[in-house]
Amino acid sequence: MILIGQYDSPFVRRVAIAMTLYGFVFEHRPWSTFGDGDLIAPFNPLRRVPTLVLDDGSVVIESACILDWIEEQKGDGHLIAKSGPERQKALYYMALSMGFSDKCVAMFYEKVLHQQTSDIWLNRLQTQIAAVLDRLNAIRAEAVTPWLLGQYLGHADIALGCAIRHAREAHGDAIDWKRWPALIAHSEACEALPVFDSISQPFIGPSSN
Ligand SMILES: N[C@@H](CCC(=O)N[C@@H](CS)C(=O)NCC(=O)O)C(=O)O
Repeated sequence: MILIGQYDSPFVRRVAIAMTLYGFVFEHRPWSTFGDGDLIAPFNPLRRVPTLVLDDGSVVIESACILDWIEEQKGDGHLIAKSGPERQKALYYMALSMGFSDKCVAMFYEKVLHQQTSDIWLNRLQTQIAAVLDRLNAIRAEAVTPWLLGQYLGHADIALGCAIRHAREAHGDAIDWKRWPALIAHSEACEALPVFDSISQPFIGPSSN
């Protein structure tokens, strides 16, 4: 099995962390979506990561679809509840976190790939980013358990941890993190874990990402 993509991507990183926690053995190809697009294209015409190539040669794309495949193979309910309200909550938190990452990626591309940026688009992205951080911060602050949904780290925690690290590195001071202390605390708790430490890569940007 081969996981394509660099670990400075929150989408690739959350998949690699989950696969590692479930004990999957996989090769990692840290190909850049821009610099190595021609290598990625035969596996994923969208030239996006994460792209997972299974042992039978079939391909799974989109981090949510890869997690779905992972859960189908090895899911035992410890990274996400198998059904019911706890599962719905986890999926909602994951979607908020990854939606936030989508907006952070869009804002980064807008700033570095366009000679003239669109104020309308950047303002919209900034509004979306601040609003989703408000929501995620409130959710995290309200959790009375060590992690979002209980005593143990789950997919929702991983998604949030990966999203925040990526945003902090990609946008630096452009996001005023003092407004969202529960998210900084969550990020620090995640990054202190050996699995987050071993599956990480400082953010470099589209030349490498
Ligand atoms: N919804 C996708 C988002 C993946 C994504 O945006 N990946 C970025 C790298 S962080 C990428 O491949 N960008 C290149 C492109 O979209 O052309 C997922 O969850 O897998």
